[in-house]
Amino acid sequence: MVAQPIKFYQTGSFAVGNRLLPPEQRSVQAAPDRANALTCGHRACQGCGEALGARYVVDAALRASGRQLIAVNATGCLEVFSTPYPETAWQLPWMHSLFANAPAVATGVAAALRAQGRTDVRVLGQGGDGGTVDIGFACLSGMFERNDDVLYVCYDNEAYMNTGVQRSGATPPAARTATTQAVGPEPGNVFGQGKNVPLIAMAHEIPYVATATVAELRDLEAKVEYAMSLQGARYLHVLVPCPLGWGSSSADTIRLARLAKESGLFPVFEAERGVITGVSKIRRRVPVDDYLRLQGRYAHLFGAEPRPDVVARLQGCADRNIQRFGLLDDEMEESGEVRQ
Ligand SMILES: Cc1ncc(C[n+]2csc(CCOP(=O)(O)OP(=O)(O)O)c2C)c(N)n1
Ligand code: SF4
Ligand SMILES: [Mg+2]
Repeated sequence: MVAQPIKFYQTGSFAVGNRLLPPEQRSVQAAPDRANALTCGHRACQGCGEALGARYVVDAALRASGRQLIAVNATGCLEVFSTPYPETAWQLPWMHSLFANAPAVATGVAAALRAQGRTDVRVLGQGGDGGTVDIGFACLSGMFERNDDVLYVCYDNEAYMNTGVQRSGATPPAARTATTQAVGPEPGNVFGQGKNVPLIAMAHEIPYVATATVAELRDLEAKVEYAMSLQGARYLHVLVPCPLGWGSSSADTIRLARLAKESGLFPVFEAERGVITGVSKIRRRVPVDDYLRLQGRYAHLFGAEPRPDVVARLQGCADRNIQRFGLLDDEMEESGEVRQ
């Protein structure tokens, strides 16, 4: 019989395709003994990318650490929807820090473990983009500088969702939030502000920095697994669409995460000690329109008074990422292929 290679789509889903793979290659979520660390009973919105991302990350980190893991969680949606007092949806030792200090609390946990000689127990810090790139940033930078043995994960939904969708330093240009209204000549969030924390993390030359999305489960799990094999400060920045804040359909969460990557707006890459070591190439390039039109936060760009000039500026941001991170393979670059 002629051998049939397993196609990507047969292994991309954890429901069916993983059964075609040898056990060691199956995703964590496909394993019957997965930890189910974020279990039923939480109150996240339907289609919440953050709940999905956290589930992938924490289960993968638990497996990689032999279930010897302590999580520290900044204030934000993930903390609020998972732990309405006196209940918890977490199936691991889990601590709620303040909004601003999750990296510092994680550092303290790691230091306490070190003092006790407990090298077997690992530490995971996690928070939203507001808690990470804005209010918790000083603590995060300190954690990087000291090279504390913590994997810190930022679940980036591009605004302060828990308190009603206010702009953060990770909110993209032109997006409407409660504090960046779609009014005036430059509606929504302004261009040229905010910050790119994966690049800032790289500048600290820590052992590992990576970005990922909830659209690529295997990539996300592999990055967590690799990060857990290293010691010192590690940073993972995961794009997690938020139907409530983005004004998108709950059914479009994975699609939006994929379009963010395939348009070039969200570059997916890995870096070690300040040097980029891997880039997830765009498989099928799409114009930014495909991504923007699915979201109410960009509706002002396509309404009664459309703003093609603003869309063109956003396309410029995507093009710059594509150039800067080398997101196209050579063939696609030569043909200039973009699906219209
Ligand atoms: C010092 C302080 N300021 C403000 C708040 C109120 N607060 C709680 S969660 C939150 C927003 C969280 O945003 P983000 O970190 O992006 O997480 P998300 O809810 O979007 O997942 C704010 C402003 C707080 N708890 N503590
Ligand atoms: S507001 Fe957004 S981040 Fe918060 S639970 Fe709902 S979908 Fe998730
Ligand atoms: Mg947020």
